[in-house]
Amino acid sequence: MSYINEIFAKVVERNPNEPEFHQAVKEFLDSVEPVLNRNSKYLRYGVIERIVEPERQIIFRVPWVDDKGDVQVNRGFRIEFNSAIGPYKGGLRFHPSVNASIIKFLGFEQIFKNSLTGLPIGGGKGGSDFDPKGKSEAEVMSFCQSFMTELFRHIGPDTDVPAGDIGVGGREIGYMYGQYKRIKNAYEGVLTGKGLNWGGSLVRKEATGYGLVYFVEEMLKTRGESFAGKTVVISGSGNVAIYAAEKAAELGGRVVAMSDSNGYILDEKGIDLNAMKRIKEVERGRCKDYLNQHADAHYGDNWPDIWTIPCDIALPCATQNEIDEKAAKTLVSNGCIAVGEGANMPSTPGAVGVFLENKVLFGPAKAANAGGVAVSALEMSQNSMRYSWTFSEVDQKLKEIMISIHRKSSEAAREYGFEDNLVVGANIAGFLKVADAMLEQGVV
Ligand code: NDP
Ligand code: 2IT
Repeated sequence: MSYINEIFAKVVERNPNEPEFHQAVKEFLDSVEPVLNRNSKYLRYGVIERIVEPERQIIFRVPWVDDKGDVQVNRGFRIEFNSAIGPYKGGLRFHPSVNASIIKFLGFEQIFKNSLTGLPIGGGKGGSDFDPKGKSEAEVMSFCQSFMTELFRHIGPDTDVPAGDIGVGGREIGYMYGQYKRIKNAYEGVLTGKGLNWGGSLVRKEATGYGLVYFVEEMLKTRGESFAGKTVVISGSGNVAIYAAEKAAELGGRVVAMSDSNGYILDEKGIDLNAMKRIKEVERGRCKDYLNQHADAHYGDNWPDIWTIPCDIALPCATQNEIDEKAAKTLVSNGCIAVGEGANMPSTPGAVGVFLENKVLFGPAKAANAGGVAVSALEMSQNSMRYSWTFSEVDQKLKEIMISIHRKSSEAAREYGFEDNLVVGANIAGFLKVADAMLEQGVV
């Protein structure tokens, strides 16, 4: 058995029943194999064995009382994966599907994504199987306060700095920050994605979606293309999807479809983003509510069908494994030329294979959606300076970071003989910085 296969077998044995984590590790191992063949030092010092094992895994009880007075118990997680290049950094996901496998896959990919940003942040992820849907404000606050009452002892501005992800936006970050500050009696940059009046950074809300579009723009440029006049399909209608849609439209794209876990909206005229923002950000409603204002739009109640809509550019911005091999083949046969992953691991390995074989420009998540965490790191810098940059200053830095991630990933792919394969390129470029830091810091 090859060395890579041996390590993978051990990961599977040690982390049974964790298919998402295995999937993320497998892709990474396959990508970095050429580096290991060229440089024996990474093998000699056990860098790969160490990097696939989280530095620390915290699983805790989150008890809270609902509006009826009944006790509810959820499970909380924080996986502190790697701190070689900076404090653990990564989001918190609140969704009923959350389990150790999902948090570990997210934390593992976060190591390399954060490295690609060029900023000093390690990798971590957390969350809970709490479902914010259908809960009252009081219930969400009560849950967030209980969650932070345990989490606070494990995090800190120089230790571990969580942020948002699915189900965690400005509201939840606010409730968690309030509780942290109360317990610690310290006003410090322990969370990112904070409100703009109390330590948040301009552009953080927009950053993942904007950054994704900046990245895809770089990919399109390599073929003399741009967003102008292109038909764009975006899955999801949350934080990432909305701001990807906003920037894609600003660059001349026509965003015709968006979705949620109940269904999708197709509006051939181009989605009315103000309406979608109001439904999602203000009313906390569903995609279907869009029909109340645009009765001529089409609503389909099987959301994966969104991938059957013909488009030039597809931006999956909902969740993991939302594009399978069949959906990828449909996208290709409908003429899709570029796919940018706003969500984490939205394409199955089969789907990635289809995109690469068919020379679709493919921006893998850890490169393409790194804009969110990059601006989170800029929020940390601003908190440390006790100073705020303007919107255009942060936006400019974000754009430069996305361009540089595209360049680094392309160069690494070329150097190792995988020209145009940004999956391999992003994994190698992200890995090398962390691996070298681990070597220099000794066996820890
Ligand atoms: P939000 O909670 O704001 O939005 C998530 C969207 O995706 C919603 O429309 C939601 O629909 C849909 N969705 C979530 N889970 C599923 C599912 N199982 N099936 C179908 N639809 C689903 O989250 P974000 O926009 O923040 O995150 C979206 C993706 O982007 C995630 O993969 C996340 O990890 C990734 N990401 C987020 C970053 C950020 O800064 N927020 C940074 C980098 C990546 P519904 O409302 O019906 O649940
Ligand atoms: O997946 C991600 O990169 C995020 N959810 C954002 C993490 C962060 O710390 O801003």
